[in-house]
Amino acid sequence: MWMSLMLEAGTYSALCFFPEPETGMPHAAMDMYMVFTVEVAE
Ligand SMILES: [Cu+2]
Repeated sequence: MWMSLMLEAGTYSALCFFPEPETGMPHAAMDMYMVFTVEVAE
């Protein structure tokens, strides 16, 4: 999936809460997350 966002500079996290079909466990609990930084382009 792709999405466009307008974000202020800073540190964010992206998490997937889609449940794993076999266990119902959210993907974020299976390491499907990422911390990322947005910087202002100069
Ligand atoms: Cu996922």
